Amino acid sequence: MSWDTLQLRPRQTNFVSAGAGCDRAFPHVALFSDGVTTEETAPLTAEGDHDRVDVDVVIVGAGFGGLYALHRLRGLGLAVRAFEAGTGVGGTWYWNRYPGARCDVESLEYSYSFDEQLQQDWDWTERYAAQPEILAYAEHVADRFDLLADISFETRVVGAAFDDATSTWSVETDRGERVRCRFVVAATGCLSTANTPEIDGLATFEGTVLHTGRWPRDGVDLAGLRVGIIGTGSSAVQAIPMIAAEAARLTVFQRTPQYTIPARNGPLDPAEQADVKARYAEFREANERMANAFASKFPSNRINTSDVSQDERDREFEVRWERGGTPFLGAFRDLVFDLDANEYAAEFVRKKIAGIVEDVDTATKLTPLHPIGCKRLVIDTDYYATFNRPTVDLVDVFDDPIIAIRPDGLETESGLHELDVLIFATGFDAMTGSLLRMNITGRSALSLADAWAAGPVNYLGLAVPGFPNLFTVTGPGSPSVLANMIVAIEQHVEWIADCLAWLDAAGCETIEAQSDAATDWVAHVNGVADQTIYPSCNSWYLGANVPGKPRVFMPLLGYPQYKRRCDEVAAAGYDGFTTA
Ligand code: NA7
Repeated sequence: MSWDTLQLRPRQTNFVSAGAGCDRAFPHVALFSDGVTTEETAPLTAEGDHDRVDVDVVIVGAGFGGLYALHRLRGLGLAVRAFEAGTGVGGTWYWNRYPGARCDVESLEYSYSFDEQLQQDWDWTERYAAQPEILAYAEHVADRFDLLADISFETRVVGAAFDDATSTWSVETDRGERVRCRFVVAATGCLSTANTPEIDGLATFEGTVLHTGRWPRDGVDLAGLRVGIIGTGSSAVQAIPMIAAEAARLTVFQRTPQYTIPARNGPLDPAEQADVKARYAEFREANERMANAFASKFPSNRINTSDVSQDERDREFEVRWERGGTPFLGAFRDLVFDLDANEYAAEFVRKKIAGIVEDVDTATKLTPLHPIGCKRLVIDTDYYATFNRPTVDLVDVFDDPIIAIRPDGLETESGLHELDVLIFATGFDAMTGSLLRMNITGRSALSLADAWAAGPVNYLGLAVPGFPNLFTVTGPGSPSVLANMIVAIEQHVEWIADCLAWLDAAGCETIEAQSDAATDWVAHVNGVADQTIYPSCNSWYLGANVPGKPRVFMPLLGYPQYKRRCDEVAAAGYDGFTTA
């Protein structure tokens, strides 16, 4: 098995498509340049006793997905309004301000491609951009394309209800506003709803409690303090070396050890940046052909681990370890498909840990045993070496479980760890959390929470049966977090924009995913994952980090195949959707 042989199963179902069109007209809203909203009174059809809509589209979220959706859909002449809970744009990069927060995709790739001048004008300073630089980029994009006027900040969407009679959505905010629209685009992000485990006594803690995913805007001074951090995922791995350098004492509460590959971050070579800019379109295309839509400059090897000797395997792992970054997992084509092959890469990293961490007991605790890459592979700067600092302690809460939080610290079975600050680096209710907490109801008042009680059911990761005219940007069932997120976002937004243009041209009011298409799609997403090592451990890809969450593999592996399928669906008049 390899990326080349990952196949999408052909759909078994019939579909109903608008084909020649639905022959309806719908009231359009146009925004004049002075910001006054008005309605073009397009004629209503005989059966259409439609309420007027306030805008054509409501977008939820002003991260990279929401910003591009706003720009693109406004470009179609649609009236669009976006709501954002934060005080500014940036989504993930707005909220995750913890020390060391940085992207794990290189900055020349983790950026929009839709505007040539934008990608020429913006200069990145580091190989992997840090949070402040990415946030500044998002703010620049918002200014550059004049997006701010159509975004309501500090406004959370708390309800969205589809009205069968009028085929419109009513979107409700926490400010008490209701907006009626034709379409809702949920650009709510995959990692937006912070996961804070319920631990007895949290409310009694007299120190400061923080979550990496909700870090205070003005930063936190940790100098001289005793800090505890729960979790060793990507956020913690980035934050721990930074916090250790600042705090008087740092105690890391680890449940599962982490494989991490050196990022080898540093200043971006101006010659490399100039070279990429000289051929940006070609560079983007090469990345889009990669399974994860990034890192074409470090392509995966096409040989299997069994094709070479142990020495040759280790040489290749060493080259990739030195080069840094997640392309380490591309050392051999079978690493993510075959557990025995995967073990070679895992063992290589385990030996590195043993070589870096001086205290044998600490090194043993830090050594992961699950397949490498099964939980998201992390990249770091000095993570393992940080445990050589005399001021850093490691508590393995698998063997020494957390009992409770006390006013002065965190108690595990072995005793109390006194703390001034407790940081939750415990991740997110990933992929579905933000969608489910919005109180979305579709046809016949069906709630999304009920529709997804056994796990997310949707088609292409874009649309949910029973919820017409609702689109999810990088929703579960799409490559999303297993791809370069910005590539995935652009692909989704462009697909949605083309779809709305098609509906308009065809005179259709609604588009809705068919149930059988969605059922097939979920089986397909899980079928693809089952061909890999991904389901073999507990990860947030499976919802395993949130107690009670259904165990369903949510992201789809294989960006190029996925994009092709989306294009085919559209070319076939939205195969698997019902339009009316
Ligand atoms: P992750 O990757 O979900 O990591 C969360 C960490 O918190 C992980 O080590 C968990 O251990 C740990 N955790 C979660 N709940 C608990 C409890 N109850 N007790 C102890 N430890 C716990 O989140 P991140 O924010 O680090 O990264 C998310 C993504 O953001 C990342 O992959 C990048 O894409 C960016 P576990 O492994 O579940 O045993």
